[in-house]
Amino acid sequence: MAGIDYKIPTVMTADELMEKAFHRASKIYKNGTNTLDTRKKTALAKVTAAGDIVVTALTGYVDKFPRMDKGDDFFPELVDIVIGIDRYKKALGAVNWCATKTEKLKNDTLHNIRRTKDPEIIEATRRGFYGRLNSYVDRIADDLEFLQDAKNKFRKLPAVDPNVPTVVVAGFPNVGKSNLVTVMSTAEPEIAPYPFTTKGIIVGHIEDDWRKYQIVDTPGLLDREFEERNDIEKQAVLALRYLTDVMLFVIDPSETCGFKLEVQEKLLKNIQDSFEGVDIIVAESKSDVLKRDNDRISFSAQSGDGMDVLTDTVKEAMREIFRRKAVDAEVE
Ligand SMILES: Nc1nc2c(ncn2[C@@H]2O[C@H](COP(=O)(O)OP(=O)(O)OP(=O)(O)O)[C@@H](O)[C@H]2O)c(=O)[nH]1
Ligand SMILES: [Mg+2]
Repeated sequence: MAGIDYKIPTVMTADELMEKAFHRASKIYKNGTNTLDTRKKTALAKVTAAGDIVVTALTGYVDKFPRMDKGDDFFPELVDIVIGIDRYKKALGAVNWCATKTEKLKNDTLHNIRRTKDPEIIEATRRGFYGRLNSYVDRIADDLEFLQDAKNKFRKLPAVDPNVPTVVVAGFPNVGKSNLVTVMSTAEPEIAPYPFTTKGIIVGHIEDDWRKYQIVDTPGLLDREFEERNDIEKQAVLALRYLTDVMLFVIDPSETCGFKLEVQEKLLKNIQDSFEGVDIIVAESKSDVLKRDNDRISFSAQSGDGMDVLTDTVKEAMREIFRRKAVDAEVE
């Protein structure tokens, strides 16, 4: 599965970073031609090492953390809910600031040490550098912690590929969604973490000649009315909205799921309203138990009844999406 595999480094805390820099510097000793030269060379090497360790670590973070801008799309929406894009950008900005300041401080300090012939001033300049370096890094302590936390959150974002045309399956609990996703998928569906459900979301793939689609089961996400949700859940549903090219809404007319047909129809209506503009295929499950005579596709993932028609209908709707995405890609 083409998931997100950001190669994000572990972020040191401010204390760890300073410890590393000072520890490395403390081990350095350079031999000079005389006492003054020895002191000078040693001080220059210490300042260079400590400064470089900080700059290298910080610029590494700035380079390796993904660029994120707010936007009407699945990942930005999700990252904004889970991490907070404004705060994230501020943290990267602060880290960049610290790297720049440190580099300049290092160069100024080296310059000052080179200029002097007074061993006292060499020592004082080096100590002054350590102090200011420490205070710069200290000022971004919160930002470093925030980034380490963000790194952990990035890793837990769902491994669904927003560029692959996607069918999202919705409906009340127990209507047979997971069973359907398993039967329709060409391989065993994988469970991808999703920050808003303990079960994660289940992602399968449908192969259609050379085309490939994702089919996503959404336990606990699209089984309640939009208004019943808290704000975070509402945003989570909105993020899902960006991922959804076609929705497959499953109704269990046998009511063996434990929910009356009436409330299932009401949820369908609600989903139709909140997913306006999305092609919604409504299908009735468990036809081995109860098969109604209406316009909807009736199927049983258990007996296989109606699965051909349902699969063909889904593929046809997805091909249309595929064509549209291909045209969009050409226009861009
Ligand atoms: N008779 C019959 N039972 C089915 C069929 N599909 C699923 N079930 C049963 O319905 C129950 C729920 O099936 P799931 O596929 O887990 O339903 P779900 O919609 O994914 O449920 P949640 O993940 O809890 O939302 C299970 O006991 C299944 O055995 C079917 O085609 N026929
Ligand atoms: Mg399920």
